[in-house]
Amino acid sequence: MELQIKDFEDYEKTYRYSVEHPEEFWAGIADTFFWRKKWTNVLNWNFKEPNIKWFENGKLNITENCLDRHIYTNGDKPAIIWEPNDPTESARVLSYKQLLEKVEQFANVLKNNGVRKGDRVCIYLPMVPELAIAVLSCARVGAIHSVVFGGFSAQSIADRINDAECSLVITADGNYRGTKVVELKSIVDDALVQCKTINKVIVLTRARIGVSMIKGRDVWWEDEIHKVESQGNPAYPAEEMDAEDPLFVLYTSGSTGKPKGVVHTTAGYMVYTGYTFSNVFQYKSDEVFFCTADIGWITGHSYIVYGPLSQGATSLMFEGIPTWPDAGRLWDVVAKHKVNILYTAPTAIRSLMAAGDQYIDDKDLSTITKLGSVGEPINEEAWHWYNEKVGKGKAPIVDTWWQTENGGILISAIAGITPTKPGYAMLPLPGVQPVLMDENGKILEGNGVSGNLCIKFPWPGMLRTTWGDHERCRLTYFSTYEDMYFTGDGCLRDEEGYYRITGRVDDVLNVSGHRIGTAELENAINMHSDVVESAIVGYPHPVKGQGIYAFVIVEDHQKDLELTRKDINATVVRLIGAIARPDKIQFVRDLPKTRSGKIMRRILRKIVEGDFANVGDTTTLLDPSVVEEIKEGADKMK
Ligand code: 6R9
Repeated sequence: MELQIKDFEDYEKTYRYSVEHPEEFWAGIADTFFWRKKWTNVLNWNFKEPNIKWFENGKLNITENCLDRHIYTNGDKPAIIWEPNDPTESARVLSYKQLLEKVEQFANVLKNNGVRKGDRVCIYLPMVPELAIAVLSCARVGAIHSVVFGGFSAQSIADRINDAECSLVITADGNYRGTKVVELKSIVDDALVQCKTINKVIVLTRARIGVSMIKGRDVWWEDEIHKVESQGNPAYPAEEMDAEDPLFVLYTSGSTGKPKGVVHTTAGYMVYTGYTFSNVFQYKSDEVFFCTADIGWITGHSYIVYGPLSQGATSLMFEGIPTWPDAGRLWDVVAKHKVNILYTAPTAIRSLMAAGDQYIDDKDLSTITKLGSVGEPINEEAWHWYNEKVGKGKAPIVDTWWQTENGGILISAIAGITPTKPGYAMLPLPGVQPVLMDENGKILEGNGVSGNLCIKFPWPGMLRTTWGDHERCRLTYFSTYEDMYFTGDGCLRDEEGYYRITGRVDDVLNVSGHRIGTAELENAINMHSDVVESAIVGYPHPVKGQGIYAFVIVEDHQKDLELTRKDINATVVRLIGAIARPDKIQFVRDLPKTRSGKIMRRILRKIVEGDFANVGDTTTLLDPSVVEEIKEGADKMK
């Protein structure tokens, strides 16, 4: 089967075939990959338990698909182009051949440091090629990687390490971000005080800052590579994995409790990311693909590492930030590396748009032919700016909707093949069966309807479980509606049948494209000794999409509240990370609660949106007068 869809008619035909004959459809896609042994059964599933198995008894290693198989045909093609934080530092290019060599080398390092198939390895690295190498090396030896975004705190790392019982951490001395250096190793040291399962730490030199190396536990990446070199650089044949062996765990926030470890397995994830990458972006063989996400998030896993590499593409990795040394940096990177496909987030587009057109107008963006958006709804203004200023009106924009749990893109236009419309994710990819549900759990048929977005049939890239707690997986995703995967998103299907994602319908915020669980954030704020209780809601933010608004009850109102505000921020940064720092903190005497003690977030949401008129009925509240007080306070916060 051909992977890429040719035209709209082909899309319709393929879509129909994928619904009527899903197993044949997916077997055809899977056939384009390299298997040590083919599957005996394409799909075995139920959404009750849930129990989802794709390509049962198939044997493979994803790195043979991402690396080895390209060596014979295209070994010298750039696999990874790396652009450093500092524009005066040289870029690096790794061909497929070189990348494979490095992965085999580091796989040997992992083996020498006791890593075995099935072990969990935590990766906390900057956006340097070694991050991709570390990820792929884990996959090569069959270890399960758990990448933690470099912006997370020591506490967050410790929670993730302990949950997955990781045995080894890979980190770096420091991480450059614009003019700042983040001391990654020191953060890891703080985390490890709480972790009993870690017996080795491999430290890459990046920022050349002083670090404390603990004897017997900490080793340098470079020293370990030298050891492998002195052993004569032995090859590292890929470990044979079962189709359903876990490939990685990635933690993501939900509406309750601590982040969940979303588990993706080998074959399904590989097939799905390769298929979606190739199709959505209509990747052609010499194109340079630039996804601006961090590999610490699912977008980076799927569309910097696995998707592009399984398709033999050239993937550009950028260490820095789009606004340093100035707001023209992203465009400089595009021009310098002749990027053809740019895949970024609305929050980045909005911040570059706000910086002013003088940063983009004189840049050479002539190589761009396709654009992508991901992570949050894109507003029309940003869409048009992206279209006109970046794509010069000639590059189709694919607004790709999907989630950590999905592995890859589910609803999106296919570049140049299916229609686009500002703010719309448009149509499901072949193989994806979305449905909209009303509040009574009934399927909304036809067009011109909105409801809660569910998927009624499995796709290979979907999560299989949440690490160590299958029941939590069932409860979170498969119990709201019978026999459905529930996304947590609201969605409109317009008169023409096009999908528009309207945002989360649960207590999850989307701040600069990052998922923040309100419960998790409230728990962090409540840890502060002066705080009695707190409630978090999102509010419309011009750049971040949503900003974080915290209502906080403190013990002593006579205290210096400015200081308390700073202390609360510091507490959040310490417990979660800077991405969860509240934009606004309003101190309140009480929160609007029902008689049973439930916080009425709906009321708080209306207040922070400034929509005082639609606060609704407050008579059922325990103390209706708090609403007036909060409104007054909110007015002063503006
Ligand atoms: C890939 C990723 C998932 C949540 C998702 C939704 C929002 C993602 C979107 C979008 C509107 C898009 N989201 N893409 N909303 N349009 N194109 O971002 O995964 O970090 O797990 O976030 O992001 O609300 O539920 P993740």
